[in-house]
Amino acid sequence: MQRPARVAIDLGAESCRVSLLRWRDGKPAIEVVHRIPNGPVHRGGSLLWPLGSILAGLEDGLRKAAAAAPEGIASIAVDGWGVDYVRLAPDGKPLREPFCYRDERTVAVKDAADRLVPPFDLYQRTGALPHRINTVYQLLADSAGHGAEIVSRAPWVMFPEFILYWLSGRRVAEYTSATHTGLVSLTTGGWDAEVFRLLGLPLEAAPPIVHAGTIIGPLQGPLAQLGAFRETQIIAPAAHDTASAIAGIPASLDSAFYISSGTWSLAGSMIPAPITTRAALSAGYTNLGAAAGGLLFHSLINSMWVLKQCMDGWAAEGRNWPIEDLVTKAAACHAAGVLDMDAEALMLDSGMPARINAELTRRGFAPIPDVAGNEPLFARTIFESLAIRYAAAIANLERMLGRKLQRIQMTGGAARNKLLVALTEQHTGLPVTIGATESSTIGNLAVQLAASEAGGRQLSAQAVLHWAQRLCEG
Ligand code: LRH
Repeated sequence: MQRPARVAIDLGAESCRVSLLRWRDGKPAIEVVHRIPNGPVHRGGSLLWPLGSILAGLEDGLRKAAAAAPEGIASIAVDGWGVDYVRLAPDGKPLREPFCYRDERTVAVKDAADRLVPPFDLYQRTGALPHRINTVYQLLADSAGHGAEIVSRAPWVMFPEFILYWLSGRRVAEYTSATHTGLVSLTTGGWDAEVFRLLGLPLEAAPPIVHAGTIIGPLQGPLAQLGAFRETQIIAPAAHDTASAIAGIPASLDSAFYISSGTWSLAGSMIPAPITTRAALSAGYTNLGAAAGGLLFHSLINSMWVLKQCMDGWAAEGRNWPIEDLVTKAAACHAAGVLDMDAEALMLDSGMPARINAELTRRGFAPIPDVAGNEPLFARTIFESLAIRYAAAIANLERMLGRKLQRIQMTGGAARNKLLVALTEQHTGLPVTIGATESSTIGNLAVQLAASEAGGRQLSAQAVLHWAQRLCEG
């Protein structure tokens, strides 16, 4: 009998993808059936996500998946970028378009929160690096904005879980995604009620936490009428895309340094128990939930965002560069200097070449004239700076772990970038193994398969690894 198909939705800051897993002669085949371009939009002075167009695109994608899988789709799961959330109105509809974590409203709010509770205390309680993008600071910003009283009490749901809610009618927070809020206790794995109290956040507005692999319930709504979706269950995968990407690596990560590279690079290792020392905090290491036990201990490094912002700006002036050409030409350039990839200015949007030049100047390098022909020089400078930043992240990590790492496992879009891979090997002195570009999709599907087998029992790390290997071999 043919195995049923499954759908993985992966929400990315640059594109959202609907992928279909089907089985042919016992072999898996994964196809991206629909891709929805994405990116934060400026509206009314805020930086928001275009929720309406994402939902419309997902519906199109799900219809395409149903048409392509007459054998029936057993389950759908959704993972996506961390920290952002949707507030719900009393009728269960979104209260407004969700904010993008890059919106600057959290800058002042974080300073105020730091005066209320020292960041090191929060770090020790939750393990989450107190980064201004974290959900906790965004929720606090809601309490300071327009209509604050109503908004700050409104129930919220993390972005990927909002899609799960849209499909199933059930509001949950999946554990890996919940840990990135900065509000989950390291000791209990549940919401840290004391942190909510100290910061004046209503605990009642938070959804119940479930683990990766939880079967949430049947698909509901008009899509459930389609033949292929008659018996479809909605599953919570590791809803944080990075946790899914790491779950999608078809190898053991012992002695490995992972780099999950896209808009951000998440660079670190899997650890069995949290590390929340002052050294870990100052090295910028966070402890986040992994799909099936253990913790993702990594640094959040600003990555392809910087290049993508440059490319968008150049394209608007008619200087269009396919990424492949930029990488090829960049291989023949010398970097203009080394950027501090953690600089706040490089996290913001628009005007990126000017921001890069201001950073270069600040660090004593000559700026790069932003004229046609110099685009590869910008790219080279970004790649070189990134590889140097990875090397620093590894050195810090080895110091904290008290042991050497043997290899680097790279996944995500940037793993296709041969120049970045070569520069990473050069600056770190470690060999790089390349994983799947769409590793989050593999991890999402591996959790669905392991969860369906487990039949409600706790997800096992071995089962997830087994499925990731099978999906990658296919
Ligand atoms: C990558 C990612 C990362 C988060 C950031 C907000 O997509 O989920 O792990 O830290 O987005």
